Amino acid sequence: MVDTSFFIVKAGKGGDGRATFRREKYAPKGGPNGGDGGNGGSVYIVADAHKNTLRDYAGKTFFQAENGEPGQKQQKSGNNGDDLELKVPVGTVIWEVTDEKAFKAGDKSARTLVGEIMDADDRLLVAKGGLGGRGNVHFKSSTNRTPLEYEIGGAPQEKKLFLELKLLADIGFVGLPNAGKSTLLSVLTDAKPKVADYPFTTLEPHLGVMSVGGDKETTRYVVADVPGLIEAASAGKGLGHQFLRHIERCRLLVYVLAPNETLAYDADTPVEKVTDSVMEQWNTLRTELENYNPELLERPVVIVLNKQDMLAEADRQALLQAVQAKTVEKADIDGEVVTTSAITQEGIEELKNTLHEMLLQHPTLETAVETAEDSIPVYTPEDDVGKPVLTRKEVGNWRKL
Ligand SMILES: Nc1nc2c(ncn2[C@@H]2O[C@H](COP(=O)(O)OP(=O)(O)OP(=O)(O)O)[C@@H](O)[C@H]2O)c(=O)[nH]1
Ligand SMILES: [Mg+2]
Repeated sequence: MVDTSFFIVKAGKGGDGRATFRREKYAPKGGPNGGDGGNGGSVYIVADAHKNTLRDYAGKTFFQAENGEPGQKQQKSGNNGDDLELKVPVGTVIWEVTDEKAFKAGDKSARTLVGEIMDADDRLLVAKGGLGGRGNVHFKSSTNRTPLEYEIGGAPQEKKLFLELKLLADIGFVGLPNAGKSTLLSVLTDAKPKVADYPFTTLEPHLGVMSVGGDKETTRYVVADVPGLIEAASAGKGLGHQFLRHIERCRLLVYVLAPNETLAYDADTPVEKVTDSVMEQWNTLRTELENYNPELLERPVVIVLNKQDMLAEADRQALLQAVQAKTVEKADIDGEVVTTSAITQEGIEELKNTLHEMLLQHPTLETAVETAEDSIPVYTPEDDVGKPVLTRKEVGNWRKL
């Protein structure tokens, strides 16, 4: 999945104004008539509801809007340059890279937030075109009847941009490979992800829509399934951390934990051992999330103890209570523990209801994330950028025009 991109955008230069004079048989300098230059086109980033990756930008390095055309004789203005619209999926965050070298070396202070595309009709100005220069007709006065002045079109803005797509989902699944995340997604939502009994079946994030409530009052939530995480994912193990950006905007995180199969199928295994293996998964996931973004640990959670069909009834109860005691009842974790079997669909209705209730209790994202969530920052390119510059033409030069 292409979910980041780095490229340069350049707006169009403003067209130059012109210094020309009316030519009449007996009046070679028959008064100024140089037209204005057209404005340079600007570059915008706009939402496209039909896109869900940044694939279009893979391998691209430079985008430029059209220049404004120069003014012409007989007070004719040059044409404006066309704006350039770059279409991106909803959920794209746009950064300006201020120091490319430092940024590529991982320094997050080397970028500043330009804005986010959060709605289907969002449109963000990222590089402002230069204004067209005025022609000499504007500089005529009682003392200056043959003005040689005109303006040079304004310079265009140029920016280095880093785009980052963060899927917009209410609920994000995290879990070790094979825990049953994709199977749960397939029973909770309309999605049909690939499920298999080997690790890293899911190679990129998937979204599904979960409907709760009856026909009359259906609430729909978007659920994101991200590839399995393993210990040291932060150091690049497994598929690494790269997909965690897609859960950064989730209001609720679902930790999918499953008893280790070899332990579970051995009837002699004491339930404490099963509990330990489940808690080990929880700890691994918490560490990896913390390494990625410590704020993720403050999100409300639902802990799903999946694959309960592998356990005896008594063990299920013991496991549930032990996990509750070690997580939601203890630390400052806001959450619930639910037991399920995605295969037999036991506990799925209860899980749906718990998710619904937790989301009702947490209608908005509570922790501040690095990107501004509430409003799209309005980006105002520096005011003097793009302004035309007055120049005085050398005498005689105009004749050549
Ligand atoms: N017995 C049992 N097996 C399950 C259950 N849920 C999932 N599985 C099986 O576990 C295996 C892994 O399931 P997936 O849904 O692909 O697991 P995942 O967490 O998405 O795995 P990755 O995509 O690799 O991270 C599959 O063989 C599933 O059939 C369950 O509740 N009980
Ligand atoms: Mg999967």
